[in-house]
Order: sequence, then C-alpha cells, then structure tokens
Amino acid sequence: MAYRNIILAVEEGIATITFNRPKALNALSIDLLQEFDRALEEVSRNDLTRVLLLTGAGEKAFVAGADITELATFDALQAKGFSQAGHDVIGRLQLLPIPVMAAVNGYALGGGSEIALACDFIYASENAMFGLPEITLGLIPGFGGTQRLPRLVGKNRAKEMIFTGQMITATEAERVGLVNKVCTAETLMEEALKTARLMASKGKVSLRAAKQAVNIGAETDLITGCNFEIDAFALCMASGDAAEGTRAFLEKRKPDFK
Ligand code: DAK
Repeated sequence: MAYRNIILAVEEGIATITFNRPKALNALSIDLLQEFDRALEEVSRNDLTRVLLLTGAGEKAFVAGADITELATFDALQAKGFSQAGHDVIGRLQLLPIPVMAAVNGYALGGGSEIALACDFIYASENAMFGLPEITLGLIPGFGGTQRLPRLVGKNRAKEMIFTGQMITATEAERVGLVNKVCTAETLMEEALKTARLMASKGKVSLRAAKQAVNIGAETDLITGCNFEIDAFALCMASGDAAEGTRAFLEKRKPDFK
C-alpha cells in the first residue's frame, strides 16, 4: 500500500512505522493519521509481524503534536474528522496484540506524546522532549493523555505537565518512569531494534497473553487480574510455544518458536 506521510517497513518480523513529515516536525495532519490507521491495519493483518516499532523521520522530532496549521482552520466537520481519525488510530494501536515500542527521537508533544504513551514502552534519544502543550492552545489532551500519563507517572506529576504545558527532558522522563531507556541519537534505533528482535524471538501466543494480562491487570483489581493470568497461563500451556520452549530447555538448545 502506498503512503505519503509515513513509511512502513517490515523486516525479520519487526514492522517499523516512521512518521514522515520532517519539515513540519512530523505533525499529525488528518492525512497522516488516516495513513497511520491504514498502516496499523496492514500490520495487524500480517501474521508474521511480531513487534511494531514507531519513530519519527529526521533528527528533531518524533511527532510535534497535531498539525496546528490544519487545526487552526477546522470547521466543525473537519474537527470531527480529525477527532474520529485520532480515536480510530489510538484505539487500533491499543488493541494490537503484539508488543509496540516507541523510539522517540526528538520532540514528542501533544498527540505525539499521546501516541508514545499508548505504546507498551518507550526508548528515547538524549535530545527527546516530552510534553502536553495543549493547555497553551486553549485545549486539553484529546488522545488519552489525561488518562495514560497519570497512570504512568502519577496523578500530581501528570497534572503539573498538563496544567503548565511545560516539556520535560528525556532524562527527567526516564526518572519519572515515562521512558524505559535513554540512548544517544545515533544508537537509539539500534538499541530499540535489539530489544524488538529479542521480543520477536519469543513465542507469539505467550507474548500476546503476557501483554493482555499486564494490560487487563492494570485496569482491574488484583483477584480479577490473577484469574485472568490463570486462564492465560493455561492457554499458553495448550500452545505449541510452551511445548517447544520447555522441550528446548530440556534438550539444552534455543527454542524455535513458530
Ligand atoms: N504543527 C504544524 N507545524 C509545526 C508543528 C505543529 N504542531 N510543530 C512544528 N511545526 C513546523 C513549524 O511551523 C516550522 O515550520 P516552518 O516555519 O519551517 O515552515 C517547522 O515545523 C520547524 O519548527 P520550528 O521552527 O518551530 O522549530 P523549533 O526547533 O524552533 O521549535 C518546537 C520546535 C517543537 C518547540 C515548536 O515547533 C513547537 O512548539 N511546535 C508546536 C508544538 C505544539 O504545540 N504541538 C501541538 C500540541 S496540541 C484532538 C485530539 C488531539 C489533539 C487535538 C484534538 N481531538 C480529539 C479533537 C492534539 C493536540 C496537540 O497535539
């Protein structure tokens, strides 16, 4: 499928989507959001894809938020189209059963931060900056930022970022638990791919079950979460992955998951 505002590449079971409007710091236009949604659909249809990695083109930005030049001109119908495209894409991203990583290589602002927050975890370059500046535009975060950021960094830290619109550095983002790892700009993709390859070498059924169990557990009480884990564990045992993984251990070799 042809894309103009993103690049989709799949190699060794790892799909990489690159937001590709570097002259506008990869800002989220309606076209970009619609292409991102189509690319996620393409990724979810490909059974061979094990991990998804998101990043931005150029050296300055992951995504500098909604495209303000478009935003400023929206009539009610266009605003609805933007909102719909945004919610479709975030919904699809969240429901992907495979691990999704963001490699944040510069500014991740507004909708850009919110896309990164909807990923399973984030690696960032030293020059990355995170922020939800919507308040400065007379708005509030509209792609889940008011919900996901407090869950990750705590209510009060999130409120400070959302109420002031101020950005935080990659180091600060790592310190507060928003980012898992900070790398140099040169090594970011290499480090992200290393982790992506490691995950891609694991069994698909167990990866899916692990992701679901953690996500469901984070939104429910402990007993319900543990009950989900019991069923998911049983599902893994019934899969070829568990048979191969345990056999490989006993035969002192690396597992070869199908
Ligand atoms: N939109 C459009 N163009 C942008 C842009 C953006 N968000 N950010 C940067 N650009 C463009 C600049 O206009 C400039 O273009 P030229 O002048 O070269 O043509 C080029 O990218 C380079 O940017 P700068 O010259 O400004 O670069 P600097 O290094 O000086 O500054 C910066 C970098 C990231 C600090 C600055 O560009 C900046 O503050 N950008 C805007 C950040 C921002 O406020 N983003 C929007 C957040 S609000 C909704 C759901 C979600 C949302 C809305 C509604 N609904 C459900 C309805 C989301 C809202 C947001 O994301």
